[in-house]
Order: sequence, then C-alpha cells, then structure tokens
Amino acid sequence: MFKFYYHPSPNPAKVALLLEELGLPYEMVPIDVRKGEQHLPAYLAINPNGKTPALVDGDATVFDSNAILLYLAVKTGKFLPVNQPAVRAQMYSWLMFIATGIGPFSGQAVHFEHFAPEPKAYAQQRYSFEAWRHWKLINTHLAERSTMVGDDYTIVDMALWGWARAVPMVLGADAWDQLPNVKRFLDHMNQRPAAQRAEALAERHAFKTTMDQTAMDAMYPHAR
Ligand SMILES: N[C@@H](CCC(=O)N[C@@H](CS)C(=O)NCC(=O)O)C(=O)O
Repeated sequence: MFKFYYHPSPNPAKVALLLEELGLPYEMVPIDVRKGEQHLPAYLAINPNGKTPALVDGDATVFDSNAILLYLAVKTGKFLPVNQPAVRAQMYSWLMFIATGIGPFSGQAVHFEHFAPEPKAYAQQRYSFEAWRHWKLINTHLAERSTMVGDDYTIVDMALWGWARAVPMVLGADAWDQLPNVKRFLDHMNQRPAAQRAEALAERHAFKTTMDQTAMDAMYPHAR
C-alpha cells in the first residue's frame, strides 16, 4: 500500500487526485505544515526538501508533486498521453511549466500579497505579473482544447487542477473574468468523482487552519 504524505494545499492535491483516479489503496499520512511537521527528521528522511507531498511505495520514495505524478503514471501505465514523441514532448513541457512556473509564481504571489512583511510592493508586483502571465498562457492554450496534452485526460490535467482551484486566492476574486478557459477546465474537472474524493481528503484530519505566529514560523523560518 502507498503511504501518501499530505497537506490540504495545491501540490499534494494533484497527487490525491491521481491516487483517487487510480483507485489503488493508499494510506494518507497527514503532515501539518502550519505546525512545522514538515521539518521533523522522520519526514525529512522521506522528503529532504521538507515540503508536501511525498509518496512511499515499498522501497521507493518519491518527493515533488509532479515527480510523483510521473512515477505513478509510468508505474501503472495510466493517465499518460499516447506514446508518440511529439505528444510526450508536450507532456514533459507542460508538466515542467506547471512545476517550475505555475506553482512557484502562484505560491509566491500569495505569499507577497497576504503574508510577507513590508516593504513588499516590488515583490508583489513582480510575482503578481508573472503569475498572471503564466495563467494567461494556460488560458490561451485551453482556448480550443479541453485537455492540456493530446486528446486524453492525463497527469498534466491533474497537475493543473491542483493549482487551478487556487486561482481566486492567487490572482483575486474576479480573476475568472480574464481566464474563462481555465474556469471551464476547472468546472469540468471538479465534476469528476475522483476530484471530489481528493477534495474530501482534507476532512480526514484536523489540520491547523489558523495562520498565527506558530504557522508563520513553521512556513517562513527565514523571517523568525
Ligand atoms: N516543488 C514541490 C513544492 C511543494 C510545496 O511547496 N508544498 C507546500 C504545500 S503546496 C508545502 O508543503 N509547504 C510547506 C512549507 O513551505 O513549509 C512540489 O511540487 O511538491
């Protein structure tokens, strides 16, 4: 059985969705990042980066959400696009674009908008600009397509879903007005029973929800 190290936030959500789509048994192990559990030595032995998610599959340990998506998709042979170089090239490109662009810029945009101390105007502007630029690019890509790569539902759609849920938090409540294709994609994905089960995973543990000083110290140790 897989051990899935989880916190209810965008990167773990991608993996929760794939595990639910696969229908394979897994044990959810809560890592409460607002309590600092990501820094415990036992967890760092699994994910040296001290972030969620991570997955343990027997003697295999995988960390970083999109690496876990690839690991599970390759292992099971499911939710990969057709095995043609041109299509697989698109899969790698969009997976990495989400991992290195959408995720980090969206995460930092939230950080500077909601949590960073002053002065922060320059950083706020830079990350907001880059987050918008990345999401507009996805919006354009989805203009005439319902899936990110090829004709099938793949791990790239799951990777995007994890962060698409957070768009109003990242870009503001009226962001959907400028990203109608991303909204259509998200609404469609949210109808999947596996997506609903992935969302419900958050209710299986009483995760800390307040962003108090303990949580700030745990998540932003440089600012202590
Ligand atoms: N590149 C990593 C990023 C993981 C990440 O930033 N996870 C967040 C939740 S979405 C986290 O665990 N944050 C806790 C912290 O920053 O201390 C991935 O894709 O898995």
